[in-house]
Amino acid sequence: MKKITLLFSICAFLMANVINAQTVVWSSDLEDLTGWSIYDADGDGQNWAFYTGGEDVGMTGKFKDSASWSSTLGALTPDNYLYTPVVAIPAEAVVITYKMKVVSPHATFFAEKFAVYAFDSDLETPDFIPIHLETLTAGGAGTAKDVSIVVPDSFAGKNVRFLVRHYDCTDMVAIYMDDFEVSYTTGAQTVNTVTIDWSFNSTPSATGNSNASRTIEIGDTVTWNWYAGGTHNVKSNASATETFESGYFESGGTFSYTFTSEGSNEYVCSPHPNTMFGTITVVAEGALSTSEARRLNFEMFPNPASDKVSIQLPSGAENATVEFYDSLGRLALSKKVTRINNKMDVNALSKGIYILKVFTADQIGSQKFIKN
Ligand SMILES: [Ca+2]
Ligand SMILES: [Ca+2]
Repeated sequence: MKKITLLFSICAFLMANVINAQTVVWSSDLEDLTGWSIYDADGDGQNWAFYTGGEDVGMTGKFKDSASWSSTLGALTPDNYLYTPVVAIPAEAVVITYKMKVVSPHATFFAEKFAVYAFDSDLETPDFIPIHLETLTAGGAGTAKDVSIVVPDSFAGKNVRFLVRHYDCTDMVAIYMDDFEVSYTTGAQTVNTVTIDWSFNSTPSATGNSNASRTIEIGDTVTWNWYAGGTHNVKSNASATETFESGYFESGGTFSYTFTSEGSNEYVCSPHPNTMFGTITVVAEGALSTSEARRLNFEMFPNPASDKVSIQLPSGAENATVEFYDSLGRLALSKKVTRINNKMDVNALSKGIYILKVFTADQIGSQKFIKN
Protein backbone atom coordinates (compact mmCIF):
# COMPACT_ATOMS: atom_id res chain seq x y z
CA MET A 1 0.00 0.00 0.00
CA LYS A 2 1.46 3.25 -1.05
CA LYS A 3 1.55 6.04 1.42
CA ILE A 4 -1.40 8.22 0.84
CA THR A 5 -1.37 11.94 1.25
CA LEU A 6 -4.98 12.63 1.97
CA LEU A 7 -5.97 16.22 1.78
CA PHE A 8 -9.03 16.61 3.90
CA SER A 9 -9.97 19.91 2.44
CA ILE A 10 -12.89 19.81 0.15
CA CYS A 11 -11.68 20.22 -3.31
CA ALA A 12 -14.04 19.14 -6.02
CA PHE A 13 -16.09 21.58 -7.89
CA LEU A 14 -19.63 21.09 -8.92
CA MET A 15 -19.48 24.03 -11.27
CA ALA A 16 -18.80 21.46 -13.91
CA ASN A 17 -17.97 22.61 -17.37
CA VAL A 18 -18.31 20.21 -20.24
CA ILE A 19 -18.42 21.30 -23.81
CA ASN A 20 -19.15 19.84 -27.23
CA ALA A 21 -19.19 16.12 -27.77
CA GLN A 22 -18.04 14.00 -24.89
CA THR A 23 -15.55 11.28 -25.76
CA VAL A 24 -15.87 8.37 -23.36
CA VAL A 25 -12.38 7.15 -22.57
CA TRP A 26 -13.41 4.50 -20.04
CA SER A 27 -16.58 3.11 -18.54
CA SER A 28 -17.54 0.19 -16.36
CA ASP A 29 -20.84 -1.37 -15.39
CA LEU A 30 -18.85 -3.69 -13.08
CA GLU A 31 -19.67 -6.81 -15.07
CA ASP A 32 -15.93 -7.03 -15.89
CA LEU A 33 -13.82 -6.55 -12.77
CA THR A 34 -10.41 -6.38 -14.46
CA GLY A 35 -8.21 -3.72 -12.93
CA TRP A 36 -10.39 -2.86 -9.95
CA SER A 37 -8.94 -3.16 -6.45
CA ILE A 38 -9.97 -2.46 -2.88
CA TYR A 39 -8.30 -1.67 0.44
CA ASP A 40 -9.69 -1.98 3.96
CA ALA A 41 -8.07 1.13 5.48
CA ASP A 42 -9.78 0.83 8.87
CA GLY A 43 -8.76 -2.84 9.08
CA ASP A 44 -12.02 -4.25 10.40
CA GLY A 45 -12.23 -6.92 7.72
CA GLN A 46 -15.29 -5.30 6.17
CA ASN A 47 -14.72 -3.85 2.73
CA TRP A 48 -16.17 -3.06 -0.66
CA ALA A 49 -17.92 -6.14 -2.04
CA PHE A 50 -19.81 -7.04 -5.19
CA TYR A 51 -23.50 -7.71 -5.00
CA THR A 52 -26.39 -8.13 -7.38
CA GLY A 53 -30.06 -7.47 -6.84
CA GLY A 54 -29.98 -3.69 -6.42
CA GLU A 55 -32.41 -3.01 -9.27
CA ASP A 56 -35.01 -1.67 -6.83
CA VAL A 57 -32.68 1.21 -5.94
CA GLY A 58 -31.31 1.85 -9.44
CA MET A 59 -28.32 -0.50 -9.74
CA THR A 60 -27.99 -2.84 -12.72
CA GLY A 61 -26.50 -6.30 -12.46
CA LYS A 62 -23.34 -6.26 -10.38
CA PHE A 63 -22.66 -3.23 -8.20
CA LYS A 64 -20.22 -2.24 -5.48
CA ASP A 65 -21.32 -2.12 -1.84
CA SER A 66 -19.60 -0.80 1.28
CA ALA A 67 -21.45 -1.12 4.59
CA SER A 68 -21.66 1.18 7.62
CA TRP A 69 -23.77 -1.34 9.50
CA SER A 70 -23.91 -5.13 9.66
CA SER A 71 -26.75 -7.38 10.72
CA THR A 72 -24.24 -9.53 12.61
CA LEU A 73 -21.66 -6.95 13.78
CA GLY A 74 -23.90 -3.92 14.32
CA ALA A 75 -22.54 -0.45 13.68
CA LEU A 76 -19.38 -0.23 11.52
CA THR A 77 -16.99 2.68 11.11
CA PRO A 78 -15.91 2.14 7.51
CA ASP A 79 -12.87 3.58 5.83
CA ASN A 80 -12.95 1.48 2.69
CA TYR A 81 -11.11 2.30 -0.54
CA LEU A 82 -12.26 1.34 -4.03
CA TYR A 83 -9.73 1.89 -6.83
CA THR A 84 -10.77 2.06 -10.47
CA PRO A 85 -8.63 0.53 -13.21
CA VAL A 86 -6.05 2.80 -14.84
CA VAL A 87 -7.65 5.33 -17.18
CA ALA A 88 -5.34 6.77 -19.85
CA ILE A 89 -6.51 10.33 -20.39
CA PRO A 90 -5.46 11.79 -23.77
CA ALA A 91 -3.21 14.82 -23.70
CA GLU A 92 -5.66 16.82 -25.79
CA ALA A 93 -8.39 16.52 -23.15
CA VAL A 94 -9.52 19.94 -21.99
CA VAL A 95 -12.46 19.16 -19.76
CA ILE A 96 -12.32 15.78 -18.04
CA THR A 97 -15.44 14.41 -16.39
CA TYR A 98 -15.76 11.50 -13.96
CA LYS A 99 -19.20 9.99 -13.38
CA MET A 100 -20.68 7.24 -11.28
CA LYS A 101 -24.08 6.21 -9.98
CA VAL A 102 -24.48 6.29 -6.21
CA VAL A 103 -27.30 5.33 -3.85
CA SER A 104 -28.07 4.48 -0.25
CA PRO A 105 -30.47 1.54 -0.22
CA HIS A 106 -32.28 2.70 2.93
CA ALA A 107 -34.96 5.43 3.02
CA THR A 108 -34.17 6.39 6.64
CA PHE A 109 -30.53 5.49 7.32
CA PHE A 110 -28.99 7.11 4.25
CA ALA A 111 -26.31 9.53 5.54
CA GLU A 112 -23.40 7.73 3.89
CA LYS A 113 -20.30 9.85 3.32
CA PHE A 114 -17.92 9.35 0.41
CA ALA A 115 -15.08 11.12 -1.31
CA VAL A 116 -13.43 10.70 -4.72
CA TYR A 117 -9.73 11.28 -5.37
CA ALA A 118 -7.72 11.24 -8.57
CA PHE A 119 -4.06 10.28 -8.72
CA ASP A 120 -1.28 9.67 -11.24
CA SER A 121 -0.86 5.89 -11.27
CA ASP A 122 2.64 6.11 -12.80
CA LEU A 123 4.06 7.80 -9.69
CA GLU A 124 5.50 5.81 -6.80
CA THR A 125 4.03 8.15 -4.18
CA PRO A 126 1.30 10.09 -5.95
CA ASP A 127 -0.66 12.94 -4.50
CA PHE A 128 -4.25 11.96 -4.00
CA ILE A 129 -6.13 14.98 -5.27
CA PRO A 130 -9.62 15.20 -3.74
CA ILE A 131 -12.16 15.98 -6.43
CA HIS A 132 -15.44 15.33 -4.63
CA LEU A 133 -16.91 15.02 -1.13
CA GLU A 134 -20.51 14.27 -0.35
CA THR A 135 -22.86 12.94 2.29
CA LEU A 136 -26.04 11.46 0.85
CA THR A 137 -29.21 13.31 1.79
CA ALA A 138 -31.75 10.70 0.71
CA GLY A 139 -31.98 6.95 0.28
CA GLY A 140 -34.11 4.10 -0.99
CA ALA A 141 -35.96 3.57 -4.25
CA GLY A 142 -35.80 6.51 -6.65
CA THR A 143 -32.82 8.21 -5.00
CA ALA A 144 -29.97 6.83 -7.10
CA LYS A 145 -28.04 9.76 -8.52
CA ASP A 146 -25.41 10.29 -11.16
CA VAL A 147 -22.49 12.06 -9.55
CA SER A 148 -20.66 14.08 -12.19
CA ILE A 149 -17.29 15.52 -11.26
CA VAL A 150 -14.89 17.68 -13.21
CA VAL A 151 -11.37 16.29 -12.94
CA PRO A 152 -8.53 18.85 -12.82
CA ASP A 153 -7.12 19.30 -16.33
CA SER A 154 -3.63 18.68 -14.95
CA PHE A 155 -4.49 14.98 -15.38
CA ALA A 156 -4.64 15.31 -19.18
CA GLY A 157 -2.02 13.04 -20.73
CA LYS A 158 -1.67 10.98 -17.52
CA ASN A 159 -2.51 7.44 -16.54
CA VAL A 160 -5.04 8.13 -13.84
CA ARG A 161 -6.80 6.02 -11.26
CA PHE A 162 -9.71 7.15 -9.15
CA LEU A 163 -10.15 6.26 -5.50
CA VAL A 164 -13.64 6.18 -4.02
CA ARG A 165 -13.55 6.29 -0.25
CA HIS A 166 -16.51 5.41 2.01
CA TYR A 167 -15.72 6.82 5.45
CA ASP A 168 -16.56 9.13 8.32
CA CYS A 169 -20.05 7.75 8.83
CA THR A 170 -21.46 4.97 10.99
CA ASP A 171 -24.56 2.97 11.79
CA MET A 172 -26.39 3.80 8.57
CA VAL A 173 -26.68 0.83 6.18
CA ALA A 174 -24.47 0.89 3.08
CA ILE A 175 -23.56 2.79 -0.04
CA TYR A 176 -23.94 1.26 -3.51
CA MET A 177 -22.12 2.33 -6.68
CA ASP A 178 -22.36 1.36 -10.35
CA ASP A 179 -21.98 2.69 -13.90
CA PHE A 180 -18.64 4.47 -13.79
CA GLU A 181 -17.47 6.62 -16.69
CA VAL A 182 -14.63 8.96 -17.57
CA SER A 183 -15.07 11.23 -20.57
CA TYR A 184 -13.44 14.31 -21.97
CA THR A 185 -13.84 17.09 -24.47
CA THR A 186 -11.25 18.95 -26.47
CA GLY A 187 -13.26 22.12 -26.88
CA ALA A 188 -12.62 25.38 -25.13
CA GLN A 189 -14.38 25.52 -21.86
CA THR A 190 -16.92 27.97 -20.64
CA VAL A 191 -18.70 27.93 -17.35
CA ASN A 192 -22.08 29.42 -16.78
CA THR A 193 -24.28 28.93 -13.78
CA VAL A 194 -27.97 29.76 -13.88
CA THR A 195 -29.74 30.39 -10.59
CA ILE A 196 -33.38 29.56 -9.99
CA ASP A 197 -35.16 30.65 -6.81
CA TRP A 198 -37.21 27.61 -5.91
CA SER A 199 -40.45 27.86 -3.95
CA PHE A 200 -44.22 27.97 -4.52
CA ASN A 201 -44.92 29.87 -7.75
CA SER A 202 -41.56 29.03 -9.33
CA THR A 203 -43.03 28.38 -12.79
CA PRO A 204 -42.26 29.20 -16.43
CA SER A 205 -44.36 32.38 -16.15
CA ALA A 206 -42.64 33.74 -13.03
CA THR A 207 -40.32 36.72 -13.36
CA GLY A 208 -36.70 37.14 -12.35
CA ASN A 209 -34.87 34.28 -10.70
CA SER A 210 -38.15 32.55 -9.84
CA ASN A 211 -38.65 31.75 -13.51
CA ALA A 212 -38.29 27.99 -13.61
CA SER A 213 -37.75 27.55 -17.37
CA ARG A 214 -34.37 28.47 -18.77
CA THR A 215 -32.30 27.84 -21.86
CA ILE A 216 -28.65 26.99 -21.27
CA GLU A 217 -25.71 25.59 -23.19
CA ILE A 218 -24.16 22.15 -22.77
CA GLY A 219 -21.89 22.21 -19.75
CA ASP A 220 -23.81 24.89 -17.93
CA THR A 221 -24.93 24.34 -14.37
CA VAL A 222 -28.31 25.15 -12.90
CA THR A 223 -28.45 25.91 -9.19
CA TRP A 224 -31.80 25.87 -7.44
CA ASN A 225 -31.97 27.89 -4.22
CA TRP A 226 -34.76 27.09 -1.78
CA TYR A 227 -36.43 30.08 -0.18
CA ALA A 228 -39.73 30.97 1.53
CA GLY A 229 -41.87 28.23 3.04
CA GLY A 230 -42.44 24.56 2.51
CA THR A 231 -40.40 21.44 1.92
CA HIS A 232 -39.53 20.82 -1.70
CA ASN A 233 -37.37 18.84 -4.07
CA VAL A 234 -36.31 19.11 -7.69
CA LYS A 235 -36.95 16.03 -9.83
CA SER A 236 -36.72 15.49 -13.58
CA ASN A 237 -39.76 14.05 -15.31
CA ALA A 238 -39.54 10.68 -17.03
CA SER A 239 -39.52 12.45 -20.40
CA ALA A 240 -36.45 14.55 -19.57
CA THR A 241 -33.24 14.00 -21.55
CA GLU A 242 -31.18 13.87 -18.36
CA THR A 243 -32.07 12.47 -14.96
CA PHE A 244 -31.58 14.59 -11.88
CA GLU A 245 -33.11 14.67 -8.45
CA SER A 246 -32.36 16.59 -5.29
CA GLY A 247 -33.18 15.69 -1.73
CA TYR A 248 -35.97 17.45 0.15
CA PHE A 249 -34.97 20.81 1.54
CA GLU A 250 -36.50 23.77 3.31
CA SER A 251 -35.54 27.41 2.96
CA GLY A 252 -31.76 27.73 2.58
CA GLY A 253 -31.32 24.46 0.71
CA THR A 254 -29.50 24.36 -2.59
CA PHE A 255 -29.03 21.87 -5.42
CA SER A 256 -26.88 22.08 -8.52
CA TYR A 257 -26.86 19.97 -11.65
CA THR A 258 -24.62 20.27 -14.70
CA PHE A 259 -26.29 19.44 -18.00
CA THR A 260 -24.21 17.50 -20.50
CA SER A 261 -26.64 16.64 -23.32
CA GLU A 262 -28.66 18.72 -25.73
CA GLY A 263 -32.34 18.31 -25.09
CA SER A 264 -35.34 19.26 -23.04
CA ASN A 265 -35.60 18.57 -19.32
CA GLU A 266 -38.98 19.02 -17.69
CA TYR A 267 -38.92 18.91 -13.91
CA VAL A 268 -41.16 19.48 -10.93
CA CYS A 269 -41.24 19.61 -7.16
CA SER A 270 -42.69 16.13 -6.56
CA PRO A 271 -45.28 17.20 -3.91
CA HIS A 272 -46.24 20.43 -5.78
CA PRO A 273 -46.10 19.62 -9.50
CA ASN A 274 -48.82 22.16 -10.38
CA THR A 275 -47.21 25.17 -8.70
CA MET A 276 -43.51 24.35 -8.99
CA PHE A 277 -42.40 23.18 -12.43
CA GLY A 278 -40.26 24.19 -15.36
CA THR A 279 -38.11 23.08 -18.27
CA ILE A 280 -34.36 23.37 -18.70
CA THR A 281 -33.61 23.49 -22.43
CA VAL A 282 -30.03 22.58 -23.26
CA VAL A 283 -28.55 23.80 -26.54
CA ALA A 284 -25.11 23.43 -28.09
CA GLU A 285 -22.12 25.33 -26.77
CA GLY A 286 -22.07 28.80 -28.32
CA ALA A 287 -25.70 28.64 -29.41
CA LEU A 288 -26.61 31.42 -27.01
CA SER A 289 -24.65 34.00 -28.89
CA THR A 290 -24.84 36.64 -26.22
CA SER A 291 -22.87 34.49 -23.83
CA GLU A 292 -19.58 35.19 -25.60
CA ALA A 293 -20.11 38.94 -25.39
CA ARG A 294 -20.94 38.61 -21.73
CA ARG A 295 -17.79 36.64 -20.91
CA LEU A 296 -15.36 38.55 -18.73
CA ASN A 297 -11.69 37.79 -19.24
CA PHE A 298 -9.63 38.59 -16.17
CA GLU A 299 -6.18 37.81 -14.83
CA MET A 300 -5.60 36.33 -11.42
CA PHE A 301 -2.29 35.92 -9.61
CA PRO A 302 -0.71 34.19 -7.92
CA ASN A 303 -2.52 30.92 -8.46
CA PRO A 304 -2.19 28.74 -6.42
CA ALA A 305 -2.00 31.07 -3.44
CA SER A 306 -2.19 30.81 0.33
CA ASP A 307 -2.45 34.42 1.41
CA LYS A 308 -3.52 37.05 -1.09
CA VAL A 309 -4.78 37.01 -4.66
CA SER A 310 -4.97 39.91 -7.08
CA ILE A 311 -7.75 40.12 -9.63
CA GLN A 312 -6.83 42.19 -12.65
CA LEU A 313 -9.93 43.44 -14.42
CA PRO A 314 -9.77 44.27 -18.14
CA SER A 315 -10.08 47.86 -19.26
CA GLY A 316 -13.67 48.98 -19.21
CA ALA A 317 -14.46 46.99 -16.07
CA GLU A 318 -13.94 49.35 -13.14
CA ASN A 319 -15.35 47.21 -10.35
CA ALA A 320 -16.61 43.71 -9.84
CA THR A 321 -17.86 41.20 -7.31
CA VAL A 322 -15.61 38.19 -6.79
CA GLU A 323 -17.05 34.93 -5.45
CA PHE A 324 -15.29 31.69 -4.51
CA TYR A 325 -17.35 28.51 -4.68
CA ASP A 326 -16.26 25.32 -2.92
CA SER A 327 -16.64 21.67 -3.91
CA LEU A 328 -20.28 21.56 -2.96
CA GLY A 329 -21.10 24.68 -4.92
CA ARG A 330 -21.35 26.74 -1.75
CA LEU A 331 -20.25 30.35 -1.67
CA ALA A 332 -17.10 30.36 0.47
CA LEU A 333 -15.92 33.93 0.04
CA SER A 334 -17.25 37.08 -1.61
CA LYS A 335 -15.65 40.50 -2.02
CA LYS A 336 -15.97 43.59 -4.14
CA VAL A 337 -12.84 44.70 -6.00
CA THR A 338 -11.95 47.62 -8.23
CA ARG A 339 -9.26 48.06 -10.87
CA ILE A 340 -7.11 49.87 -8.28
CA ASN A 341 -8.00 48.00 -5.11
CA ASN A 342 -7.93 44.43 -6.35
CA LYS A 343 -6.27 42.30 -3.65
CA MET A 344 -8.26 39.63 -1.89
CA ASP A 345 -7.31 37.98 1.40
CA VAL A 346 -7.84 34.22 1.00
CA ASN A 347 -6.42 33.11 4.35
CA ALA A 348 -9.84 32.10 5.58
CA LEU A 349 -10.38 29.56 2.80
CA SER A 350 -9.65 25.90 3.44
CA LYS A 351 -7.05 24.33 1.21
CA GLY A 352 -8.44 23.01 -2.03
CA ILE A 353 -9.84 23.82 -5.43
CA TYR A 354 -12.40 26.58 -5.88
CA ILE A 355 -14.29 28.03 -8.77
CA LEU A 356 -13.77 31.74 -8.74
CA LYS A 357 -16.41 33.87 -10.43
CA VAL A 358 -16.10 37.53 -11.23
CA PHE A 359 -19.18 39.59 -12.01
CA THR A 360 -19.26 43.07 -13.44
CA ALA A 361 -22.42 44.96 -14.32
CA ASP A 362 -22.82 43.09 -17.59
CA GLN A 363 -20.17 40.39 -17.76
CA ILE A 364 -19.20 37.24 -15.93
CA GLY A 365 -15.91 35.36 -15.88
CA SER A 366 -14.79 32.17 -14.22
CA GLN A 367 -11.50 30.50 -13.39
CA LYS A 368 -10.27 27.68 -11.23
CA PHE A 369 -8.35 28.72 -8.11
CA ILE A 370 -6.22 26.52 -5.86
CA LYS A 371 -5.81 27.51 -2.22
CA ASN A 372 -2.57 26.19 -0.73
CA1 LIG B 1 -23.66 -3.00 -12.92
CA1 LIG C 1 -13.41 -1.64 6.67
